[in-house]
Amino acid sequence: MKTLVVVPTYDECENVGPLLDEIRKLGVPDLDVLVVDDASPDGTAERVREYARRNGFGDVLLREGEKGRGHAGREGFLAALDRGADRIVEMDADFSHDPRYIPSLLSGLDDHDVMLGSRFVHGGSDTDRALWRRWLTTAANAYIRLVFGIGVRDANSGFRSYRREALLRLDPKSLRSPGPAIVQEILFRAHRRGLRVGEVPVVFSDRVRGDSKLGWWQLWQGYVTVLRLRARELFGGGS
Ligand SMILES: Nc1nc2c(ncn2[C@@H]2O[C@H](COP(=O)(O)OP(=O)(O)OP(=O)(O)O)[C@@H](O)[C@H]2O)c(=O)[nH]1
Ligand SMILES: [Mg+2]
Repeated sequence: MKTLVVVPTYDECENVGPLLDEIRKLGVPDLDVLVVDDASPDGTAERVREYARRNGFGDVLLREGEKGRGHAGREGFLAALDRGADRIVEMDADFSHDPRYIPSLLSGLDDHDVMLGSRFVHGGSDTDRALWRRWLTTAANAYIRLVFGIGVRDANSGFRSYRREALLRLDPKSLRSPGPAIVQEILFRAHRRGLRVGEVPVVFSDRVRGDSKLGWWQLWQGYVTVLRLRARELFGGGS
């Protein structure tokens, strides 16, 4: 069974090498990593190519055109389907998503279509983070659950796994979010299309190397996207 881990990156040259190392050392059979890079000026893509040359592990998809976490996620999903992946994992490059949870995200797919790495189920946490970030995440979660009418504990988690058939049903090509709100857009679709969504506990840590790309504008866009998706459902346009 072929597994592909999709990692969108922008200026993560300090993180990608160690990340590829840790994922490789998990020893999951027939697993590879696809880094989806938006031509990062810090040379992230070149770092991945070098790593792949030396270790025969990892690959990079270099994007051109409009940058964005959402655009990169969508292209990564399409590439994963194109490459025949049976299971797809998506995760950040900054070690907030610890690779050691990949095996449990994958085994959860035995009886689910989509698995979320969750900070808010028993055994998960985000206590390493600044208080204001934790508060923001809690508020965003409450808002998303209310507007979408869903019960998942960690609606904002971008650490996820998908069965191939589930990803096909999510129809990544038609996802619209240019930025990080793609995470909510997918969850909304997964719920409305009746996919079985499960959660496994993860401990989330703040990034140590490199800078966050998440600004107030993206956060705001996330809130607007959630409302827009629900409004489109209520007043026409589908999910
Ligand atoms: N390809 C691509 N990747 C991006 C872009 N913006 C962010 N990323 C990647 O998406 C992942 C999440 O971005 P972060 O900047 O860590 O944002 P975040 O995790 O939501 O916010 P923090 O908690 O502050 O780190 C990282 O792997 C980034 O490198 C982008 O425009 N294009
Ligand atoms: Mg991050």
